[in-house]
Amino acid sequence: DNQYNPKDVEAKWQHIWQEEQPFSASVDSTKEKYYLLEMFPYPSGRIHMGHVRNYAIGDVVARFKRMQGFNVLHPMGWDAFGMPAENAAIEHGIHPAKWTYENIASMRHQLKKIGLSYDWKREFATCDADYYRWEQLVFLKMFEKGLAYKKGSSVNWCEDCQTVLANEQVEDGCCWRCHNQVQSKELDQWFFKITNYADELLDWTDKLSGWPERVLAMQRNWIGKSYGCEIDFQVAGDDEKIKVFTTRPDTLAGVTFMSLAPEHPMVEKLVTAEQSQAVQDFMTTVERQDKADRTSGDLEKIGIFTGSYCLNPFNGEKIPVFLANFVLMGYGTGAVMAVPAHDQRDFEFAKKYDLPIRVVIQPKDVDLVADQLTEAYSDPGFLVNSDQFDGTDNESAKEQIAAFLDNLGVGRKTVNYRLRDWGVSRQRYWGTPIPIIYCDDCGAVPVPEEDLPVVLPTDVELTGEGGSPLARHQQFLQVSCPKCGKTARRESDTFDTFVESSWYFARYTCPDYTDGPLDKKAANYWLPVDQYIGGIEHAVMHLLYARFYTKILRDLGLMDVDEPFTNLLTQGMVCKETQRCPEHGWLYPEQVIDGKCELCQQLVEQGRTEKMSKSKKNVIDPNQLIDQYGADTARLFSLFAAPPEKDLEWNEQGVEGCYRFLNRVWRAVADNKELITDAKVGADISGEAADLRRKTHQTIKKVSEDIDGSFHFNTAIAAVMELVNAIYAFKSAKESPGVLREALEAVVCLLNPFVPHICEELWHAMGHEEGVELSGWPTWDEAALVTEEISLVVQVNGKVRGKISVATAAERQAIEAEALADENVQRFIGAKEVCKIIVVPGRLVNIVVK
Ligand code: ANZ
Ligand code: ZN
Repeated sequence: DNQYNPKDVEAKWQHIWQEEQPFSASVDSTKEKYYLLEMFPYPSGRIHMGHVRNYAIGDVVARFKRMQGFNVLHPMGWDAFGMPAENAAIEHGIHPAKWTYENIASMRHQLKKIGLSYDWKREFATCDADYYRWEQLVFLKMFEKGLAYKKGSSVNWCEDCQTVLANEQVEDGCCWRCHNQVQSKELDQWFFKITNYADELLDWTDKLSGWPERVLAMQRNWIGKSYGCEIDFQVAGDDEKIKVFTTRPDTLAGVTFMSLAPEHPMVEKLVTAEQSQAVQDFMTTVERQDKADRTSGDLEKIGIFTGSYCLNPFNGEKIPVFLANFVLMGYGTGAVMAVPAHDQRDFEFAKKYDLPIRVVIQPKDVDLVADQLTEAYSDPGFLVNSDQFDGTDNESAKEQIAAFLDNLGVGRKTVNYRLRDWGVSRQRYWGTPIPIIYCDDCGAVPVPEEDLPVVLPTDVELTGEGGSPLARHQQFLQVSCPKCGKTARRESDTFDTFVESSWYFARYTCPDYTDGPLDKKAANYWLPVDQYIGGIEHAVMHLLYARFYTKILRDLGLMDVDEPFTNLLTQGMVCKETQRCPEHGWLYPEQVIDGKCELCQQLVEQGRTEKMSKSKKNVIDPNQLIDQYGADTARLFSLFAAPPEKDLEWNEQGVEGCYRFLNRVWRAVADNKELITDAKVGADISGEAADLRRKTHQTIKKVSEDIDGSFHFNTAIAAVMELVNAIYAFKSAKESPGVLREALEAVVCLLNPFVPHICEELWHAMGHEEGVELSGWPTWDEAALVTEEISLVVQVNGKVRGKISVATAAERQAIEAEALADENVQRFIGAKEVCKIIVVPGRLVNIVVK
């Protein structure tokens, strides 16, 4: 029967792919490799439209590259550790392992219904002991090299999640997961020495030309390298010095006070008896403030005088030492030489506490008056009030003053980074156990390699009370010291789950390797990932950690790759309109009847188009979509409705349009099947057939160029739609079945990366034995692109006045227009009226004027 039935077609091909594993890849040094990867999902239980879009984009590239003859690696797995599993356990009494593996099973099933060309043999979940054992081993190697170390530190603490958060996991002072206010807490934590790699991570951002500039800028900013000076300020009447970090040594003569972080170790020493109570009150206020807020520009700048003074090394001036909420201990030295005339924060602070302001930089030929400043002057200029440096431009003055201080032994050039070491300890259960044993005599002792993995015990009870159940699990905790044999205690913290996602892409190259974390040969063959695809929300954390980890694996000798991802595509979100009742909040579309809320009959507000989310009640369930239209339509819509990096707006008509298009493609093949059997493109083709052939080759060229490296999937699909229109309009099918066949084959091949089920089916229907995926990507014939042209003589009132060149197949209208447009012809027509145009096909055009 000739009906397009996506259910049958898709089930058939999915079954074949399952049985025959045509997408499984293996190292083959005779072939050029292509590693395509989409960020792996967290097994929350359900596939959402964002997943469908992400994976459909990736699948286009994977199938396209495979058709081009590349040896393509396209794996899939699960980022399976993390908090939601524990929360589900607490809420519903399901063990995190059970919850996770059940979710994986159901999501795998859903993914298979989308027809993605994964090498399923490589699938793993990061909570498999076979995966995390190697992570534990890498940790031991890092520990050996001092790249993993422990230190007490004040950490971001989320009371709700009962966990430490990395700086990157704090958004506007709130937990990135639960959005509760983050507090600070002092704990002993494991750290990875990412700061050792700050320069390499930064330098490579200039070489990652396949990454979006926006992401690179975010990473550079996160690393935050700044060149400056460390300067010693002597405490008045004391031997102690306060070191400051400044990027503006040129402003040294303009320092009128000092601002210390409230956490600065010298605070206790500096606070005088008279100021002690006031300082204590101030401390209480600051402790309640969030660290992220303290550095943001908006928070009110507050401070307190310590009672002490220090001396400006430039001119010996005595300046008061303040504590200020906007100075953090974690950056520079935790002390700032305040220059209110030239730094906005210092300016606001000076105004508030009535501290002196002294201009030391001003633009050429302008006198800045301190009293009249309404904001700090932070632009370049020339030095004033700076003794021997007066008149120097401030860029040179930076160098000169740095040298001057260096000479005196009170200052030195330094480089400072915003990047901090990566705190990886989490007081959570559902994560990779950190393989360390604490012994009273031997300290932190690594678990011997042969004892790995330290398996996460499953017999735990999750109650939701504070702390990790591992910290209460006696059997897990009690071990003997591997060094001295005495009773010792196991580390009960687990790794930040970003550790697992920092190297999964490398393990995909050798998921079954049992002799180490990586099979070097496989890793070197497949890595780096040629194309990585995922959300912009991972611009800093995941993508920076993965880059760092790649360098760690390289430096441990496990592989020879510098950077993990050659090209990065950050896809946009899937959005849909929202609807809101003034009384009942967000509504599902089916709760809105004739524009009114079904609960209260009030008029519903059309909300904005927003990212699909359960809370906004604007999600579309991919399962329903696939049930109704088939996976190919779901894929086609996700790829056609917007370019990958842009947000995609959900639109029911768009989905139906895609479905109708696939039906048209189906019928075009079905209706012509007999006619085109064994048909070949003839030797000389002309007229309509030549036009269709040209269209076919133009389309092949356009689609090839639109997919390769530029991801213009929407315009590629639009081009195929045009070709399909041309096929429907083709009237010489009987005379030129070969040209029709060529056009139909092109349609099927070109669409295959987007809608593979229907294409495989149609390809076989056209009589091919081999699958379309193996048939190779079509190439275009340059010769077929050329429009054949002939020249025609143009007469005006029977006299030859010009010559034009038109397509052989040009229609009468086009020929007339071309003839009238000729310059010389126009001159002879002049102001006269054109009465008649005679076209003698293939010979001449005569324009009759009077
Ligand atoms: C004097 C000065 C004068 C500064 C001036 C700036 C402008 P970046 O570029 O981000 O590295 N600073 C140093 N440590 C700080 C801390 N722990 N908390 C808050 N602010 C701190 O910023 C370096 C500048 O930030 C330093 O240069 C210092 O202020 C301030 F016209 O020193 B500056
Ligand atoms: Zn011991």
